[in-house]
Amino acid sequence: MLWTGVFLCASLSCKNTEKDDLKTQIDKLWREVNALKEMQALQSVCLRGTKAHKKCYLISEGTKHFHEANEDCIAKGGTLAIPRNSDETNTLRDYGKNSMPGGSEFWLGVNDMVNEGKFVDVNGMALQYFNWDQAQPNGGKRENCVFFSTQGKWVDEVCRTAKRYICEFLIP
Ligand SMILES: [Ca+2]
Repeated sequence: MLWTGVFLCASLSCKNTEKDDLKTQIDKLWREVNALKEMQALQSVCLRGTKAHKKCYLISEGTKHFHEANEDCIAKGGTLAIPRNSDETNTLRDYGKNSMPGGSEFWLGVNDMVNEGKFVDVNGMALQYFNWDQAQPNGGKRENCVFFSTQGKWVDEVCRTAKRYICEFLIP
């Protein structure tokens, strides 16, 4: 369609309507190119990380404070991982174990920074699923971020602790 438009514009006198039409087609093409780029980025994440139902997870190479970890995931087009059910918990736990055979703890996209004791996801939305470890959360106002233990359980922790983290990417 686009090249037909270019040809018409080049061979005939280019009227405004044809220009508008061409601009619409170019805009559409750009949107398609960007969508394709996003798809390729997602595919690369899924290949390097692991795929779950409608999500891909990618583990960090190093450790960061919660806020920096959160920003890094957003910059990559995702969010910190938020396991929404036991299947996702199992996938995350297995992926964590395979990636870090010695065991490791990972920041999740869960915190109670705004309202003490009211844990929400990184978008501030209420959670339907929790997987707290025994006697957790227990950090009160001092611990407002949540990590995922080697066993897949949730523990509240001081947000300025450096930890590995896992970003999640939704598959459209
Ligand atoms: Ca707290």
